[in-house]
Amino acid sequence: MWMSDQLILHYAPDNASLCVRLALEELGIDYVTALVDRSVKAQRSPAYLAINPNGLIPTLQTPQGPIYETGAILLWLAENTPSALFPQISDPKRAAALTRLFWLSNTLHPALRMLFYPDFYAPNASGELRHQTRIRLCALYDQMAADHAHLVATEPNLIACYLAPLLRWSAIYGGQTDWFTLGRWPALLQFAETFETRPAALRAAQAEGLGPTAFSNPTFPNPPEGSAT
Ligand SMILES: N[C@@H](CCC(=O)N[C@@H](CS)C(=O)NCC(=O)O)C(=O)O
Repeated sequence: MWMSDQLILHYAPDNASLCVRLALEELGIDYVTALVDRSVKAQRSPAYLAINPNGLIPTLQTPQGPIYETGAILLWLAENTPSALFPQISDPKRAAALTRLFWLSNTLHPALRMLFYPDFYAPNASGELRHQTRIRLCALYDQMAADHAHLVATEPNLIACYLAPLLRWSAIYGGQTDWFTLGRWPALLQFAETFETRPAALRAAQAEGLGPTAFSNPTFPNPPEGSAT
């Protein structure tokens, strides 16, 4: 269906591009990757800014042009491939799925960005921002665990491709990580343990050096190329 040179994922290991790689692997479609070398801030290079003016990873180049914003890329992939990753427009499950996808991209993911990049948001109060953000994230994960009917890891699922990396990063990035113990949310732990056994997740973990328990009990990546930060 897709020629391999039609979809180019601009990625760095263990970055938000991981969500897109997981979806591409679930879809089983052809794509190629282009490393964005964070060690030299390649995400701020003129060539990269030309396709993503935010200077953020990921960007997916498509026959319709470059797409950025993880949620937008994921939805585009689900809608432009014959897949069951996300409910189609006529499916009664779509409303709830859209709510969850946008919650991940507009609420949970930006909260994590405040934990990972506090100086960007509060250069003079980064410690306080991190402290408050950890409290807020616990409440968000409480909410997500309570709504566990949507935590589907036993079949291809766009929400899972977005959520699993967010859980992973919560456990290892953003300074002190003892606030986050996945076992506090048994539904999330079970989700992560199931998700990381999926062939798509195993291939993505292999490609980015994420280790054997990449989502339920992650460690820092050891990628074959590039760097996570
Ligand atoms: N809203 C963006 C956020 C992407 C994002 O946070 N990317 C991070 C990596 S996980 C990044 O590019 N960081 C490099 C930087 O800030 O210079 C999206 O959903 O794509």
